[in-house]
Amino acid sequence: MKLYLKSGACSLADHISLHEAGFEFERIDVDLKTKRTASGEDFTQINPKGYVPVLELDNGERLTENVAIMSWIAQHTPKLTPPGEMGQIRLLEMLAFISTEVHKQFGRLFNSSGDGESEAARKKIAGRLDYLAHEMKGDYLFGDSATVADAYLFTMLRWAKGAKLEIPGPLTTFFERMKARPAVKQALEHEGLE
Ligand SMILES: N[C@@H](CCC(=O)N[C@@H](CS)C(=O)NCC(=O)O)C(=O)O
Repeated sequence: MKLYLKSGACSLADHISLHEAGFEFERIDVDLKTKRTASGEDFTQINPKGYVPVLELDNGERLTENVAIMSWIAQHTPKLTPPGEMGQIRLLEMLAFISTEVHKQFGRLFNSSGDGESEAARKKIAGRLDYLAHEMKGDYLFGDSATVADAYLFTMLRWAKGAKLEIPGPLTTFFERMKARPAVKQALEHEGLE
C-alpha cells in the first residue's frame, strides 16, 4: 500500500489511522505547489483532483477523499470502528461532519479573501469544536477506544492550535491523549512534526 501525503496536511489523519490499524505502507511525499511527488512523478496522473490524501491499495486501486480512505481503514480494522449495529454509520456521520463542517472551514480561514471571511470561519470552527467537545462519549469521540475519526479530529486540532484558535478544555485533554499514542507519535515523527 502507498499513502500519498503532505507533511502536516489533512493526510496526517489517514497516516495516523494506517499506523493505528497496523498496516504496512509506503509514504510518498507530494509537493502540492508543483504537483510532483518526491521522486518527480506528475501527481495529477495519480490523482487528477490534484490533492492529498491518496491511498493506493495493494491491487493498485486508488482511493481518494479522507472520508472514504478512513472508512476503508475502519472497515478493515474493527477496533477502529465504534461498536454496535449503528457503529459504521455513526462513524461515517462523524467523518462527514469533520470533513465538511470543520476541515472545509479551515480552507476559508487559510485562503481568506478578506471581508471578514476569516473571522466568520474562526467562529464556525469554534462553534463546531464546542459541539464536538460536548459530543465526546469518553476519552475519545465514541467512548474509551480511539477510532479513525479521532485521528481526523486530532489533525484538525493541530491546525486550530496553529491558527491560535481557542480549544475547548475537553479537546485540549483529548489532544494530549492522542499525542501520547504510539501511532500518532510515529506519524508525527515520519512527517517531521512535533
Ligand atoms: N475533499 C478532499 C480535500 C483534501 C484536501 O483538502 N487536501 C489538501 C491538503 S489538506 C490539498 O491537497 N490541497 C492542495 C490542492 O487542493 O491543490 C478530502 O477530504 O480528502
